[in-house]
Amino acid sequence: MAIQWFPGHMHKARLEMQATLPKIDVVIEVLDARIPYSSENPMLEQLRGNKPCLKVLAKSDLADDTRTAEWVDFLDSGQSMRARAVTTEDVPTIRRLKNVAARMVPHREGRTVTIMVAGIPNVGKSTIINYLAGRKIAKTGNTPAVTKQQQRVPIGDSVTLLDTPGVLWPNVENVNSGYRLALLGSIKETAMDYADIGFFAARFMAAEFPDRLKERYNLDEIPEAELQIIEAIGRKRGCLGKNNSVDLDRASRILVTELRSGGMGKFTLETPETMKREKARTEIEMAEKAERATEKDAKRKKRFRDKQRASRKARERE
Ligand SMILES: Nc1nc2c(ncn2[C@@H]2O[C@H](COP(=O)(O)OP(=O)(O)OP(=O)(O)O)[C@@H](O)[C@H]2O)c(=O)[nH]1
Ligand SMILES: [Mg+2]
Repeated sequence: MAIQWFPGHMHKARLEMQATLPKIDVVIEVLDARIPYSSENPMLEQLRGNKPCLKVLAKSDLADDTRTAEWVDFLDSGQSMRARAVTTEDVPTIRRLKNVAARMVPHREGRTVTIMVAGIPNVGKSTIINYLAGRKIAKTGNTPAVTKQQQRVPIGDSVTLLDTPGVLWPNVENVNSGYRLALLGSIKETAMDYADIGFFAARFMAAEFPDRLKERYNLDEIPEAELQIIEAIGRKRGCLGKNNSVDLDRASRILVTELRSGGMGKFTLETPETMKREKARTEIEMAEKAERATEKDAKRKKRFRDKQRASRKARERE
């Protein structure tokens, strides 16, 4: 699914981050542990440059533990790039982030360390801020775009945090990343189609966790096609519309909501291998797209020149 959700407030948030970054010592980039690749904002990487970055895989209670460990290992790659997994079910792991970040900038010892907490919408940035501060200071909520502006939060021990609004980037080129971001709740409802995401979720569950799907919706068999899976879920949950046909939107909402909340068990949608494969494919697709655009442009210019030549000749004949 091609995602294009980059409203004005995100554009503004991006500019504000750019303006604040020179005063920041460490960036904590919060990722969703279920999609560490798709929730990594390439725009943020560009803005950050080579500033030290601590990647935090949040909501790890909802992710597959083995895959989370694999991702932390993969991302934690030196003094200026650390990685940790956290969950609100284990508050000490969140509190320790402060020390991990401070150790990344030893030259700041004895002075205040300013940490920007950034990432895509709804990954748990403000929740982490509240646990680090030890009080509810930032607004949180289970929809994207809860935080609307930057907020400075001094938390003692010479550390100041900066909460930031969730930002995506103007064009999510990888189609699968678009689906995953929408499935996990980082895209505003109005910018996505539930039935579309429901089909994606059905395909994923049928391939990876058929037994969970059967058990949750009391299905004897899992139908072949995604449409039939959603219809079967809809029938079991009474999502019927006109002429007894299944309301696909309602049935999809049920599947998506139950998956998102962890009601159907822990899962992770990506591995570092998936990332390498999809990145390579997306690069090829983008190069092909650029080539098609160049060809189209050359043809348009040629048509224009031909037209000009024809009218010049016509004028000469007159
Ligand atoms: N299961 C689970 N849920 C979490 C965890 N951390 C945060 N959440 C939930 O995720 C939702 C989003 O949390 P926020 O802290 O508001 O997310 P945010 O990144 O600040 O979101 P924006 O400000 O909209 O960009 C809330 O409903 C939190 O309760 C976690 O570790 N586990
Ligand atoms: Mg927030």
